[in-house]
Parts: sequence; C-alpha cells; structure tokens
Amino acid sequence: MYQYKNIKFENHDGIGVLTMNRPEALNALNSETLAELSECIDKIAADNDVQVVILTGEGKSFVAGADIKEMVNMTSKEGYSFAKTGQAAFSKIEKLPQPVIAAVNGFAFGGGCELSMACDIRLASEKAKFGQPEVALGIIPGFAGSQRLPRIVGKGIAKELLYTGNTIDAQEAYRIGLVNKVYPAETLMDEAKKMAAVIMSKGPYAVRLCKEAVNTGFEVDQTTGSDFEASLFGITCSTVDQKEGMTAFIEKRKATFVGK
Ligand code: CO8
Repeated sequence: MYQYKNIKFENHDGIGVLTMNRPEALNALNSETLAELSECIDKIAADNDVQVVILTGEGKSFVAGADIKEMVNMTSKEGYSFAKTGQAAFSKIEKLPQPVIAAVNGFAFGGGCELSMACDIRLASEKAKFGQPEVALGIIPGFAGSQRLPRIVGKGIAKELLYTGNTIDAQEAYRIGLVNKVYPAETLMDEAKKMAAVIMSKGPYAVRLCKEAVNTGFEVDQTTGSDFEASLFGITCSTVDQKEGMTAFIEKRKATFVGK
C-alpha cells in the first residue's frame, strides 16, 4: 500500500487499486495530486507484484477536472508548465507496463475525462458523467484531451464535445465508444476486478506486449506498426510462456504462466 495525501494505492492479490482521494474537491487535480500520481505510477511500474491496475475515485466523483481554484490566477508560463506536468503524468499511465482499467464511478470532467482516456480500458458506473467543459471556462483541454478524445471517438464527435463543452451520461459515452461497458454503481468495482482477473489469467508478458503494440501502432503508419508487431511476435516465441501456452493447448490442460 502506498499512502499519499490525495491518492491511495492498495495491492489486492496482484490487482493494484489506485484511488483519487480528494473527495472534498471532487478529486480535482492540483499540482500536489499530479506530483503524487506521477510518483505512485513510477512505483507501480517497478512493482512486479502488480499485474493490473484499476484507477477510480473516492466518493461521488472520478475526477471533476484540473483544480480551477489553482488555475484561476495562472500566468501563461505557469499554465504551460501545469499542462506539461499533467501530460507527463498521464503519459506515464498510458505507457505503464501493466494494463490500466479506469473504473469511472462519477464525474469525469476536463482533466478527469483526460485521465480516464490515458487508461487502456474505461468501465463506467451508470452514475458516471463525461465531458470536456473547458471552453465554458475560457480554456482548452491541457492534459492531451484534444489529442486522445478524437483518437478514441473520432474527429466529428470529439469536436462536438470540445466545442460545446456538453457533458454526457454513461450510456451516451458507451454509444460513442468512449467507455467499454456500463454497470450499476454498486457492481462497478467487482466488474473491474473480474476483468482484471481475466487479464491476469493470460500470459502476462504477452499482455504487456499487446499494450505496446497497440500504443506504438497508433503513433506510426500501419506498415511500420505491423513491422513492430512482427518483431514483438518474434520475441514472444522466445518466451517460456509461449512454450507453456501452446504445450498446454496441445496437452488439453490449463496453462501456468510465469511471465517470462
Ligand atoms: N476544481 C476545483 N474545485 C472543484 C472542481 C474543480 N475542477 N470541481 C469541484 N470542485 C469543488 C467545488 O468548488 C466545491 O468546493 P467548495 O465546497 O469549497 O465550494 C466542491 O468541489 C464540491 O463541488 P460542487 O459543490 O460544485 O458539487 P456539485 O455536486 O454541486 O457539482 C460538478 C459537481 C458539476 C462536477 C461541479 O463541481 C463542476 O462543475 N465542477 C467543475 C467541472 C469542470 O469544469 N471541470 C473542468 C475543469 S478545467 C480542466 O479540467 C482542464 C484540464 C487541463 C488543464 C491544463 C493545465 C493548464
């Protein structure tokens, strides 16, 4: 367990639950929280006992955005630096070797929606709400929302959400492909843990390479991405898990993976 002021992290048998824990401000992201998040992500990356991460929020909010009270008097230089700090922390989440599931329990606005989009998979409670309401504050997204949102839902829908600042409920987020599944609030964490358990039952090294293949593929053209995939595939053929997974299939038994 890693304890911070505004976040907490607990390992439940290989499932790391990272909770945004500043409920009095609806888990709004201030500089202190971003610093804690960044440090915690570094620790998780180096922690071999954590196989899958679930990111959620304490109370009725996932994250209600970047901290407006901290941003109100920012200079241009400070705003740039704050945006870069948030982007770096979210980028670490995206590049974390372990898969990350966002269990979006409530408000995911602005920086909160951006945080969820840095995760690999988004599951939502029926009570969740999403949006990029920055234009209502006279700003634009700063934690890469203008980049990740169109890549997830397509340019047209992303522009509508960004230009209007409209917020949407979980069902609409599901319809546009922003979230993978919607569950009743009381079952959200159990469902996220069930999905984590399914992922953990597979070859852990292979799962990590899937993440790398998809992430890298999104940054390059398809031919380069496919070449990269072939190289990663080649690497899997040198692993203990590939021999075990295929031998287990042939011997009609369950594979026991070791992550090597
Ligand atoms: N920042 C700071 N404090 C917040 C935030 C926030 N984003 N959201 C809520 N709070 C605080 C409220 O001020 C309030 O504090 P207090 O009790 O001291 O007045 C407390 O949390 C509870 O909030 P509410 O009373 O407003 O709760 P409601 O249930 O009535 O409303 C809402 C919930 C609808 C979520 C409402 O709080 C709201 O609209 N919040 C702001 C949502 C928003 O606009 N988010 C986007 C922020 S901008 C952003 O995220 C940009 C990201 C990129 C930054 C780049 C760096 C420059």
